[in-house]
This record gives sequence, structure tokens and C-alpha cells, in this order.
Amino acid sequence: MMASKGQAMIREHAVAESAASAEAQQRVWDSFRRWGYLQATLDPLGDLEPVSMAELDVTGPEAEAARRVYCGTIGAEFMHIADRERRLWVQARMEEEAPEPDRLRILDLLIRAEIFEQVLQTRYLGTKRYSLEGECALLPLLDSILSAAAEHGATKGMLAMSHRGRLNVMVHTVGRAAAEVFARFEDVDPRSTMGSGDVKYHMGATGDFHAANGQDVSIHLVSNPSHLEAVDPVLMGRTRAKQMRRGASGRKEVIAIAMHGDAAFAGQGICAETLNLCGVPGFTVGGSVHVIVNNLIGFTTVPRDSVSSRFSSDLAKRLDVPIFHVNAEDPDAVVRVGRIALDYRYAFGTPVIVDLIGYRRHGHSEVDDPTITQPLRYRKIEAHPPMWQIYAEKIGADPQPIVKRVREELDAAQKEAQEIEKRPLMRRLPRYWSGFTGGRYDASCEVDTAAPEETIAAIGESLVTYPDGFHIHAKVKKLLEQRLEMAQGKRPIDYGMAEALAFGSLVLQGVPVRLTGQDSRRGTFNQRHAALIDTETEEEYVPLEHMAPDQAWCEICNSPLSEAAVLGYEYGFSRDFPEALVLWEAQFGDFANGAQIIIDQFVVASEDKWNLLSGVVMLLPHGYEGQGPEHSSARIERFLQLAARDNIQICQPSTAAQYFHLLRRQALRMWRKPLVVFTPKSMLRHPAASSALADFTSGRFQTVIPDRGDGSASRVLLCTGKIGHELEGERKRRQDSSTAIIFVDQLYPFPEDELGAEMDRHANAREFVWIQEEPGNMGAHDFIIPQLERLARGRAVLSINRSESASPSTGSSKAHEMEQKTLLTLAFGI
Ligand SMILES: Cc1ncc(C[n+]2csc(CCOP(=O)(O)OP(=O)(O)O)c2C)c(N)n1
Repeated sequence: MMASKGQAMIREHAVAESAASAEAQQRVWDSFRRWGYLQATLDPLGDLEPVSMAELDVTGPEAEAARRVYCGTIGAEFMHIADRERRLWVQARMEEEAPEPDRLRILDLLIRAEIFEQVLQTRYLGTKRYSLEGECALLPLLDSILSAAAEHGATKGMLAMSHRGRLNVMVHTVGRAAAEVFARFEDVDPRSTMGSGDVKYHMGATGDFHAANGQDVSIHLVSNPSHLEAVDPVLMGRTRAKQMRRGASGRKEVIAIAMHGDAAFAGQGICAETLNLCGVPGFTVGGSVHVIVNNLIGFTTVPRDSVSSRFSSDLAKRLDVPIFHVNAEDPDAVVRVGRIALDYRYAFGTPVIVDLIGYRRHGHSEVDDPTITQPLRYRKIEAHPPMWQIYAEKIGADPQPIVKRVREELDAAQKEAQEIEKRPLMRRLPRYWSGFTGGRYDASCEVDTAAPEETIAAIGESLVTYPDGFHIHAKVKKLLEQRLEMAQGKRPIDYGMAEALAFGSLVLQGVPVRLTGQDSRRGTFNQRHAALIDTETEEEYVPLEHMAPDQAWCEICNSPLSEAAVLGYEYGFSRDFPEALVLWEAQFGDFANGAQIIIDQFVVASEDKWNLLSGVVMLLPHGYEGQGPEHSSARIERFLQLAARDNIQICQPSTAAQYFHLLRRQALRMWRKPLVVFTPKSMLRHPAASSALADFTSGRFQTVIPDRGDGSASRVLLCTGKIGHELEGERKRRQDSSTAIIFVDQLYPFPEDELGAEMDRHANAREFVWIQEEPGNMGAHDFIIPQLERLARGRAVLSINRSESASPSTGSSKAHEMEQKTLLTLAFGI
């Protein structure tokens, strides 16, 4: 039967109305999806007030349903993610019915966390432990994250965190025995820690986590310094190294979990630098998990004074990644978020952020009174019951039997602690560290670093070979032709080629090479050209990756414009790839101080503090060439001041062959020490610094380059780096035969025997003159003069340098030239 015109109109009207109402409902839901987190109930103490939003000022059943999802104890920020599939993924997980958690497992962890702190408090009153109380939900959160990771195939969890709750996490997540942690509170024999070791809440720890599904996940909590967040890039570098060791399944098997303080995450620039590494191919770890242990305070400073936006997590909004805020006093929501976060990481391979909002029951440490600065908040906290009590009541469980059992366990552990031998615990390193050594230098570690002539020729061939049809840039083609001639002994070998030969020979010997830095693929000074670029397609070809089918891998990557995060990353990488040559290159050495915390806290001190070795190399272009105060000095003086007990090596190779042998020495010796190399700029292609092929096929790195004369000089100039070549040029110009020039290519460990012998050889010398380009208060001056005075055996030791200065160099190239001329004149004139 045909419908009448009137009936059809009614139907059309109804359809339009329902479409309009579906659209309106959609709008309501979308408003909550986008803004709901601003009105979510996130702060257990209610100090974080909801933001009033016109978009959320709606009523009706749809609004109520959306409000329940998005303004409860989870606040999800995900609508800024550009990829619709990812937004829909988060939306679906938020809007599905919350799964039933294992509430007794949660309760057990909450009780354990709290009672552990209480036992420490009563037994070791007056010691700092940086209690987790107020944020005990961190334990169920980590439990949920790691259990989910185990289901996804993770076998290794790499964790980093600062002081807060660290001891608790060591016991309950990393699986260390409580007795072991207690033992660190007992008196340690001072003779075993003098001048080394670290406080208990910085030490790393390794153990096993027992996931909910019964699987074990091996956990490593990374050692970290007091400098908040400095460990972040180290964690990422270590994770990448461990992933690479496992090959294709590495990203699935190894997961990085970084915990942050709310004040530190907002304030420390290294967090931004580290997050920015996440999607860069040479640095990605396939998604890291970040937990902000947000107690809404940093020491005595409230969020108003420590972050310019509502959440300290806002920093992470620069990335296309979800942020989940969650009220720490709703443990069911906390574990749900942990699960969603992990599933997201495994679905999309990006970082994910969990902002766990709770409070801090005590002061910054337990010996600190917080009522002076936050009297009202702390009055509230004092009246607030511990989380496990609230939770037990909520789920209707009797907590007392668990409390009793945990207390008994911890009492027994504390007794056991008194019996444990009172010395710092040394951790066993992974197997791949076996054979490598640290400690004091011993000449028996030296190895042959020369390469046979045929090998050099073959490497040379491979280095200049690229696929048929590859459109090579005319300038690069010329450079490659020259490199081939260098490898064939037809022209002297320059630094760029020396480095390529070092890398090429190492990968052929099975030693992997990883070099990162700003513009490192081409090289700041147009000297490297590790990647050839097709002029028609911009396709890249890296000859070092195609040397031989069974070669080791070679990664030469441009890095983001960061020093701290990238050096931290490479330091971390070197910690888990000791058999590789791992290098970080500064654009100019002057910028390395952007990574000062990494240098001070990790590179130079980690062996002393934590007995952890690294062979990371820092390439720092250095030299006074009239380019101004920030393009002259890598601050030799600072590195020398940091050197003690053979903790690092500080070298300035004065020729291409020296550089070749130095790099190979670093990789092939089993002695693992960070190496700081002051590298050249203008000298990169200078004939005086180039070397003959024979210097690569024989010899090794010389810590001291003796004068070429017969030892009859009456005056001896000692120097390091570029100035030495300038002095040699000046000596030649003057036809001076009474002056000797000695290059000190290794400043530390100080080559006492080699330099002493060379100084002794100059028996007629009346004086020894240290000459440097740097001002008198910089460079090697203060370090080396006392050493020279000792080795001169009573003969005069003088020095020539630029006048003391607050800034490393003049900004005027004319003034620079005059100064440089004066240095040379003085060198031969006084
Ligand atoms: C780089 C750095 N600056 C300053 C300090 C001193 N300091 C130690 S803890 C702390 C407050 C940290 O607050 P937050 O990050 O919120 O972590 P919480 O202690 O509240 O867990 C400060 C300023 C430090 N350790 N590191």
C-alpha cells in the first residue's frame, strides 16, 4: 500500500529530528571527550579544583553518561592526537565498561607499600627514605603496567625513578629482598665506601617482577644521581641498546618505564629533550611509559609556582600521545589506566603518559616539617586515612590479617638485615660485560691497532662505492676520488678518511659503531659524508653499512639539537653495548657544557659511585680560530679537573693517524673508560695533520709525539693540538734548529713515563715551555705545569698563553690573529 504524502512528510521529519538529536548527542560526548579531564575528580584532597567550562555546562542523560566516563577519577587527554584511529582507540577503551580488577592483589600491594614505609620510619627514625605514602597506588600501577607488558611479550622492564618511593619500588616491583634494603640503613663500614659509593636511594637494582599471569619479567632499575630527570635519556639509551641486542623482537621484549616528580617533569628541560627523541629513528625505543608521581608539591613549592599550566604533564602535549590523569585514591581506576596505557604503547609504539595524582604524607623528606609552608594542606593530610584503609573499606575486605602478615615479614627482614655483611652491595653485570675491565690503567690492556695495507685498500674501495645509477654530488664525487687515492697511498690521509678507516676496519672486525650528534652524517665541517645523498632523489646510501655481508652494524645518525639528552642517551647505550664503539659528537666542543650534568653525574663519576663502566666517546671540536667565544673552546680545563684515579681518558690527537689509532684503541682494548677527544676544525684537511698510509699500517696511538730532532735543542716547547702544527710552521719559517716541539696527545691518564723520557732526552734543554692557545685560567695549564715541574728535574718550566680571561676568546677575528701571532713570537722570542 502506498504511503500518503502526509505520512512520508511525518517520517522525514522524524528522521531529521533523530539525526539532529544524534548530532547533538555526539556534540555532547565530544565535548566531554575533549574537555572532560578538566572537571575530572583527580585530586584525593580536592585542592585541584575543576575548571569551569561552558562546553561542559550541559544537562540531560547523555551529558550525565559522558560525565561519568570523562569526569570521574580518570581524566584522559587524547583529542589533540591527530590520528583518528588512535583517538577512537582511546575513546573505545574509556567508554567500555571498566574491567574487574584483582582487588585483593591491589589491597595487598597498598598495604605492603605503606607498612614498609612505617617499618623504616620506626626502625630508622631520623633517616631520609623519601616515603611513598600518599602515592602508594604507584605499586598497583606498576603491577598493572608490567603485568600487561608481560602479556604483550615483554621480558625486560627498564625502570628509572628518583628518590621518592624508590626503596619501596626496589622491594615490591624490582623484587629485591627487604632485608637487603634494610641493611643499607644499618651502619656500613666506612672503610669500604670512602671516596666512592652513593646513597641508598640512588643505587640501581636488578631483580624479577612476578606478573599477574605468572610470568617473570626481569627488571632493572637504573642507577641515578640526585640531579632530577638526568637519568631519563640514559634510560632510553640503555633500553635501545638492550632492544638491539635482541634483534627484531627487541622493541616488544624490552620496555622503558620512566617515573617523574611533578615539579621536576615540568621544570627540567631534559624531559623535553628526552621526549623529543621518541620518534626520531636513531633514538626510538618503540614507546616509553612515563608515570608522573604527582604529589602536587616539589620540596616546599606548590604547582602555582612551579608550572605555568594546569598539569605538569602538559609538556608531553607537544607529542601526539595520550595523557591519562588518574586519582591515586581510586586504585581500580589506577590499574585500569596502567593497562590501557600499556595496550596503547603496544598498539601504536609511541610514548604514553600516566599522571598519578596523590599527595605527600610527610615533608620533602621525613626530617622536614611541611606544616611551615603548607599548614592547611598538611592539616588535611594528617586527618586523612592511609590509602589501604580507604580501599579496604570500599571493597569490604578485612585488611588486618594482611597487615599482620606483612608486619611479621618485615620484622623478620629487619632482623636478617643486621646479620647481612656490612658492606655496599656490588651488582653483577650482564654477561656481555664479562672480559671488560675498569679500575686503574694497566699497560697490559694495550692491543695492536694497525691495519694491513690490503685491508686499508679494500676498505677504501668500499667507502667510495655506491650503487649503479646513484646520482652523486660533484663535490662529494671529488672527495671520494681523493679518498680512494688516500687508501691507495697516493696522497696523505686526512682526518675524515682516518675516521672512516677506523670505523670501516672496526665493523669488519665485528665491532659495531654508533655515532650520533648534530649534523653528524655530513659532519659540521663538511668532513665526514657518512651518508651519500642522491642528487635526484635524496635517497641516502651509507657505504659503512655495506662493507661486507658479515660485518657488524654501523649507525651514524643526525641527532636532535640537544646536548644533554643525546649524550645521556649515548652514555646509556654504551652501558649496554660495551663491545661497540659508541660516540657522541658535539657540533662544537663549546656546546658540550649543555650536557654538563650528564658529564659530571654519569660519564666521569659512574664507575666511582656505582662501579658501572662505560666506554662512551665524546668528540669535541676544539681550537682557537677566530670564531668567537662560543666556537673556540671545549673547555679542556674542565675535563682535566674532573679527572681522577683513571676515571676518564682525555686526548687531543694531533694527526689523522693518531685519531685512527685512538678510536681503534678505544674499541679494541678491554679497558672500558669514557674517552674525551678534542677534535680539529681547520686542521681537518691541513697537510701538517694528515698522515702517510704507513702510519696506519703500523704503529699505535702515541700518548706523546716526540720532537723529530736529535735531542740537542736548548729549548723545548710542549703543547697539545693545533698550536703544535703552527709552532712547527713557525720554526721552519725561522729556520730555528735550537727549539724542540713535543706534542702531548694524551693529557689524561697523564703519560708520565713517555713524557718524562722525552724531556730527559733533551739533556741540553735549559727550559721547558708549555704553550697553549687558551687563556691562562683555561686549557691544560693548571693541570700540566705541576707535572712538568716534576718531570723537568730542576730545570725551568715556563708557560705562554693568552691572558687570563672570563670568556674563552675574543669576538674579533683581527684581535684573534694578533693574539695568535704574539703567542708564536713569544714561543720563539723569550
Ligand atoms: C636538578 C635538581 N635540582 C634541584 C634538586 C633538589 N630537589 C630535590 S627533590 C626536589 C623537589 C622535587 O619535586 P618533585 O619533582 O615534585 O618530586 P617529589 O620530591 O615531590 O616526589 C628538589 C627541588 C635536585 N635534586 N635536582
